[in-house]
Amino acid sequence: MKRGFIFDLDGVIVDTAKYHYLAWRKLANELGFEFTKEQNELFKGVSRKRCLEILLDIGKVEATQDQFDTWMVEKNVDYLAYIKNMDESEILPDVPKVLDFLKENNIPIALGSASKNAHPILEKVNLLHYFDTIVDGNNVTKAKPDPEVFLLAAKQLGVSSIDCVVFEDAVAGVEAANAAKMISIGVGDEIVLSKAQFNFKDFTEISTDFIKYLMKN
Ligand code: B16
Ligand code: MG
Repeated sequence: MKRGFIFDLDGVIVDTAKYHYLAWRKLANELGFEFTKEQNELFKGVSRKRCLEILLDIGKVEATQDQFDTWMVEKNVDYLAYIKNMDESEILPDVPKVLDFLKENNIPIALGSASKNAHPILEKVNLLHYFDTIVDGNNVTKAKPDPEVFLLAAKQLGVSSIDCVVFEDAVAGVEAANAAKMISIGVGDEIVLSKAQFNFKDFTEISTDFIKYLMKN
């Protein structure tokens, strides 16, 4: 049996949610309404297109297809400006500890993210070299909770889906991992992520003994 480990990006490896929030809030304000941090919770793990649909629902704004496409681009241009100066200091605590341990044990590692900006973000925070494959919003047609992103990651790692472990911070991501019949690890609020098989507040709570246990069981 060979295990594969799959990591979500936003909320697991780095906290890009705060930058997504700033860019969505700027667009909402331009369209004449407020967008709160609480509302931003609905956007975690959700594709850019779906986020804009939800945002327009919140603001009760009707859009033509042209406007919709323009706002998608505008949000991303602003988001890219916010993440421009990201560096290693933005890696969430103890993530490198787990990645190093997996590498030392020759365990294949994948990224499974909804973001179309995953590659440049991993480059900026200098973690790209850990990943044997990256599956992100550019490679899938169905968004989480559909398991496509994780099934494709398993395939590219050459590991059976039932032998994969997924770290996720979003409900839709945990559901996608469960639908793929993978071992789901919720990183964040255990009540919100109650469908995960294991729950941790963050990676400081995840010991190398637990990773070893996942590698063998
Ligand atoms: P982009 P993840 C997700 O990342 C974010 O959680 C979500 O808020 C965002 O809308 C989505 O990526 C798409 O991101 O606009 O960069 O393509 O958690 O799946 O790593
Ligand atoms: Mg996430």
